[in-house]
Amino acid sequence: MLLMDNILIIGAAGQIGSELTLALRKIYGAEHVFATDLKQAAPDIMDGGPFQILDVMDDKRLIHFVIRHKITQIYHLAAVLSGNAEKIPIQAWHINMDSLMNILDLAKEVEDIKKVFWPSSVAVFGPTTPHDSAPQLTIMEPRTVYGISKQAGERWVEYYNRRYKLDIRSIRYPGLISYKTEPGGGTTDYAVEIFYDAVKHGCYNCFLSEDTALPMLFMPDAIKSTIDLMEAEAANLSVKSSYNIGGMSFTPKQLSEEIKKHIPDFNISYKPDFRQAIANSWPCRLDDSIAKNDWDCSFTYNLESMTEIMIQEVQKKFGTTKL
Ligand code: NAD
Ligand code: AKB
Repeated sequence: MLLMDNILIIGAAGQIGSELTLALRKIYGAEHVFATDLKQAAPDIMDGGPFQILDVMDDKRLIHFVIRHKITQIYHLAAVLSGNAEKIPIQAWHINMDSLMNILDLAKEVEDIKKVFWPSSVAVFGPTTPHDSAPQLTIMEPRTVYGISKQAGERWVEYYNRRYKLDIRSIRYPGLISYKTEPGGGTTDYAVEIFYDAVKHGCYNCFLSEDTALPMLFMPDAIKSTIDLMEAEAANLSVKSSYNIGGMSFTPKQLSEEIKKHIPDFNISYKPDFRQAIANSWPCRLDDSIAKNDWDCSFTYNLESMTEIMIQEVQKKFGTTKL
């Protein structure tokens, strides 16, 4: 780890950014981690270290910012997620792709930038991918504009890594479950919403069917994996595009049964909407053997332990201990 690093986080107010910023500030020192977003972030992000409003689409301001603050690492987290992207496909394509190209070009032009992190997603896969344990290398025919942008992004990441000898690292995150910041418009958001509704109302109307299995990961494991990948020896990283990582796989029914162990009267109903087709096109689990082999990727939480913590933390947020 380079203690002199200055880190830029783009999308620091979001579900991942709001937790990754705090984790990186603990490691590198708050003054070395520059949080930025289009919108204001939570007080701990804005008051606990440098924070600035910055639009990643504004390449001129971006380069000034990077040079002025002697940035050496960038985490580019801004994107339009799967559900929202289907409502504005062309705009979402431009935001997801143009922002990535801005970052890749910046990494090529500014010599001080040593490493970049950009997340891909399980959304790069499609209905022709093996549904269970989708391999690292396999058929990828995404059906969503979000998935198409992530797949194209992976190709560009690999191209810049190989052609310009850059060090851009990436993970195909599964759906992420967390309690600090609510998710930003994806298909896996149900697995967070369900906890809020369970604690606040004792019931949840799920937008996916009861038997829709998807790959998921609890945020502490996602943050740890991200930092572990960024700190891994470059020579050990065989994947130049984006790594599959696993985590857990469960259906809304299985999650609701786990919640009932804590809130016995919890009731779930199902009303699938347009996100059902998106979920149906994604694998239910990813094979992460290459990530495990290359950089010791490992996880702590399963459905049981994640559910227990989510319920406790959401209850704390709303001042309820029991319904
Ligand atoms: P999010 O929507 O919660 O946060 C994204 C943040 O980016 C928001 O705070 C938003 O204001 C900001 N942003 C949007 N446009 C911007 C712009 N032009 N300039 C600066 N900031 C801008 O998303 P997230 O869940 O934190 O996801 C972060 C990344 O991880 C995305 O690339 C997403 O595709 C990827 N990912 C997330 C998940 C998940 O389950 N959360 C799973 C797979 C991949
Ligand atoms: C989404 O559902 O869009 C995200 C993702 C899996 O990329 N959570």
